[in-house]
Amino acid sequence: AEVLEQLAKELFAGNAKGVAELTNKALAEGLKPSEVLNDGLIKGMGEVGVKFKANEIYVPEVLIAARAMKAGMEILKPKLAESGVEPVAKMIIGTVKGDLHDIGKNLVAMMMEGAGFEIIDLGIDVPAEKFIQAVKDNQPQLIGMSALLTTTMVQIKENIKAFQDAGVRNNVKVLIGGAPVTQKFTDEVGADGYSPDAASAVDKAKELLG
Ligand code: B1M
Repeated sequence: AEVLEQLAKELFAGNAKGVAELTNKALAEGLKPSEVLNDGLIKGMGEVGVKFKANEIYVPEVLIAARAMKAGMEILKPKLAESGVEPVAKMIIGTVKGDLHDIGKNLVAMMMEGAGFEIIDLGIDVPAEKFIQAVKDNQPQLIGMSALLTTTMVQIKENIKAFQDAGVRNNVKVLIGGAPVTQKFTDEVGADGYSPDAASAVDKAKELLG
């Protein structure tokens, strides 16, 4: 539908007001909430991911698009709940203990939400016990951990050990990232996957969930 094409465009452009208006318009035209989500909001966010990966747009544009996504999601969320659309999967995400950087983590969370995942964001400076409690409370398919400091990335290893000791490691896939994180580190600490940026975090998460 034309209104959805426009919606995807406005989302890509980061026009929160336009996105809210077009989301309402699409629903008023009788389109299903799941169509508005998939062919409007998620489509626009997908385009943001492609352009961000190709270095054609940068962090500020992504954050602005994510804000526009939120404006649309606020309208859609209650409708989606009514019509019983299941999220792709549930993911817990947080920045590890001792680390206060959250811009990258927030971007990842937003892109994941944009791709239809339900995100439970535990924030920054998250100790292992808090991740473990959140897994027990929410039964997610994925745990995402972000670390930006060489001094806090070791925390990822400790957390994975703690997940094992708490008996929750086998039920979840562990996705990690942050500037100092590499594939080599990922293999060493026994995480399931790593991604260098927010857009490929979505691809990696989908790959891990098969
Ligand atoms: Co800090 N800081 N910082 N800092 N900071 C860095 C990381 C640093 C590289 C700067 C430098 O010295 N050149 C350096 C780390 C050195 C090191 O350990 N190797 C550093 C330092 C040293 C510090 C302090 C120790 C400084 C001090 O106080 N002496 C201190 C530590 C505080 C703490 O955490 N305990 C500190 C503090 C801060 C601020 C609070 C001032 C601020 C953070 C504000 C905030 O986040 N709300 C800050 C900032 C902004 C930075 C830089 C400038 C930018 C980080 C950023 O947001 N990048 C950074 C230097 C730099 O990177 N140029 C620096 C943009 C963001 C989109 O990228 O976070 O890499 P990034 O996320 C990417 C990917 O990594 C990936 O996707 C994201 C999007 O593409 N990704 C994931 C991230 N998490 C992922 C998770 C995934 C998958 C992918 O799966 C779950």
